[in-house]
Amino acid sequence: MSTAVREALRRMSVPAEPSGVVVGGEWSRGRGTLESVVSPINGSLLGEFHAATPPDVDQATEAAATAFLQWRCVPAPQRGEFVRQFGERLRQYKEDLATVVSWEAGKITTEALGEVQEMIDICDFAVGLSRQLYGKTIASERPGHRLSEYWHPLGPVGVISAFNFPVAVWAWNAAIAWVCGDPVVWKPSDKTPLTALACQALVVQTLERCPDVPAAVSNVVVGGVDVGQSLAASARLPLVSATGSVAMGRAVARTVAARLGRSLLELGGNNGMIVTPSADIDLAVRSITFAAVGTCGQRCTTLRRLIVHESIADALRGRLLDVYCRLPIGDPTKDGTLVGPLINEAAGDAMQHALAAARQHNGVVHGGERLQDGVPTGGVYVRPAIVEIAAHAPIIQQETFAPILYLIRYRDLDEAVRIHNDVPQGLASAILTRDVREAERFCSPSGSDCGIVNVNIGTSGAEIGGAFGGEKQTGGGRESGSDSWKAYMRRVTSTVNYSDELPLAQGIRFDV
Ligand code: UN1
Repeated sequence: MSTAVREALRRMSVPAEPSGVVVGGEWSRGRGTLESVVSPINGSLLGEFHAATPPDVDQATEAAATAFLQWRCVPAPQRGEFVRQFGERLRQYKEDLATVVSWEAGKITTEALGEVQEMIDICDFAVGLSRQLYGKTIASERPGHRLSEYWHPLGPVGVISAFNFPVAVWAWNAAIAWVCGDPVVWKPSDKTPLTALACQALVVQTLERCPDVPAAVSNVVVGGVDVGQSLAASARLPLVSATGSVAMGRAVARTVAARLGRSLLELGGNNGMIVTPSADIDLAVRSITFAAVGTCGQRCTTLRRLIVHESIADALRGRLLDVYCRLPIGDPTKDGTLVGPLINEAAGDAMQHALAAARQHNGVVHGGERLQDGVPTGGVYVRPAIVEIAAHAPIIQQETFAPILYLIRYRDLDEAVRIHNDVPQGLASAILTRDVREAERFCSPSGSDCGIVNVNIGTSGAEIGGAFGGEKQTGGGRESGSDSWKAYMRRVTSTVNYSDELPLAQGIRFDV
């Protein structure tokens, strides 16, 4: 194991013994098999965990359901104080947690730190929110009646998260769920369990400072598909929030829907950007590169389709290729590296399959090769690819979780918007233009059909203050800021009659 990871985990008080189930402050082995955690940086063994099984999930959800009975009655600002304290722990251990994120997910240091910062930001947001869970007063049509709506805690929330944002996406859910009065049962990706255990260790530290908080407000079950399915099936979890592939989301949604639960889905993206003739080309090169190769193309918001006006396509391609061939690729923990490894061999294979499919449809592939020199052995390092391709090539309909940027040319904006929207996914989108009419058109109802619509910035790197999520196969869920909190609460509509009469709505007479 990397000494850096071992030391970071020790400082955060993660027990050295492998566990896979943590219920509040109780660390235990899962009843499943012993699994290894391998670093994408160099294939080194980072740790082990005993996978959770469906009975472990049952135990965790039961504890969460019991904690809920107490937590729902704690005033929201006091729940916010717990989140504030957790945010303090994150500040204190920001570097340590980022180290584990880097080693486990392969992120470059600045992005790993950014991910922990995103957790701190959502905690701050949630603390403020804990005093702003506003309801409404509605004009009643009946004299002597008061009509209002208010929000109550919903119940324990299941969170299923992916390897690529191993901690931030959980924090978006957990911080908001907690102030809303909901305990959380978290199934992290089985590729990144150590970051989850580290987060739980910081929660346990926070619990020690908050003796009135029921420990099972936070629980972790590490495991595979069966663990995710048990969460989805658990009637104790009125809400399951899942981030990951479309296939995973479909399976979760089906199971949750069968018991008429609520699911909040944040699934695949196939994000596009339109670059118009008036775009600032220097800004374009920087924003495209960060969006397309950041996190080695493994963000759900990664830029995958670049739709460029034919008059500037050659010039922009030239500028991008120039940057792409100089990209510092390699050990993500080293200063100056901008592109770290893919998560595993399967991701490397998926990238090569996509490039082969692109070639079959006359795509012209620049880069994309596996690198062996100047990179750590034991990891999957690739040169990000730019693929010039026609808009109708089938491969561009798919999200391949790797740094492949399809470059498609367009003639007029209508065509560009059509190409842009002609994919099954609908997460993030962008237009680069200095023409306000083009920008507004893209943001209008006849423009981008995505949940995130940007002008003169890339598709990735959203702030936590907005609601995050997308349409179509992306699943329709919204997490993080704005009024996403409403998914974590139940709405009560309440009519109070303070008169001596009993007038009926709609003017109905019913005299007895
Ligand atoms: C994800 O990839 O699942 O907007 C989340 C972004 C990040 C979150 C990405 N703030 O790229």
